[in-house]
Amino acid sequence: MKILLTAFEPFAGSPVNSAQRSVELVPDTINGAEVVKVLLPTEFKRSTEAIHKAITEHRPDVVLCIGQAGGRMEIDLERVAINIDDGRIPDNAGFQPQEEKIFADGPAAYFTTLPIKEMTKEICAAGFPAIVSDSAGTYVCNHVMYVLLYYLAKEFPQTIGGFMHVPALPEQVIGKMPPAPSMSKESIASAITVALKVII
Ligand code: PCA
Repeated sequence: MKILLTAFEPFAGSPVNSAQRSVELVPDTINGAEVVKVLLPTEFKRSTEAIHKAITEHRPDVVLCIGQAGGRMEIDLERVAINIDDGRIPDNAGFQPQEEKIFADGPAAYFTTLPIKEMTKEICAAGFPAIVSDSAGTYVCNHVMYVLLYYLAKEFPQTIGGFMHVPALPEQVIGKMPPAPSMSKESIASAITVALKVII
């Protein structure tokens, strides 16, 4: 089995991205499954090509995309991606779409094809707080989840995929007022590994 595990480049002026730092710590082989890691640009347009290229190149059985969600205090297994780009801030290319459809010929939404309830349960059982989330936002993370599920539905129907949001790292929130939640990269990496074991 081959798993494509993606993370994002730092964005919004932060020198690091918690998803990137955590994915680096996930083993390259889990229970015999190969884990291929790809870093995506935090850009609406280039991330679309990057995710398609990664799937075409690696032909994975499973795609799990990881993104940082500052302000969230737990691991979030995303249930749904919606067909809209609406940037609260510009992306890393300076592009800030407002209420734009991602694909004119796409449905309003796609549901994840990963077993998120079971993944959530096992992550919690391993000692890390996790929930099913019903919104991945309208920024680059929702965009990538939507684009991923669109391509899987249209071109790679054998592959399952979905999205996980993770909290910021402690170093990203130190001194913040009001205080903001965080989780260590080791804990996030362990939670991702547990989630992948459920899928495998
Ligand atoms: N988080 C952003 C985009 C990149 C990332 O790591 C988001 O939640 O949309």
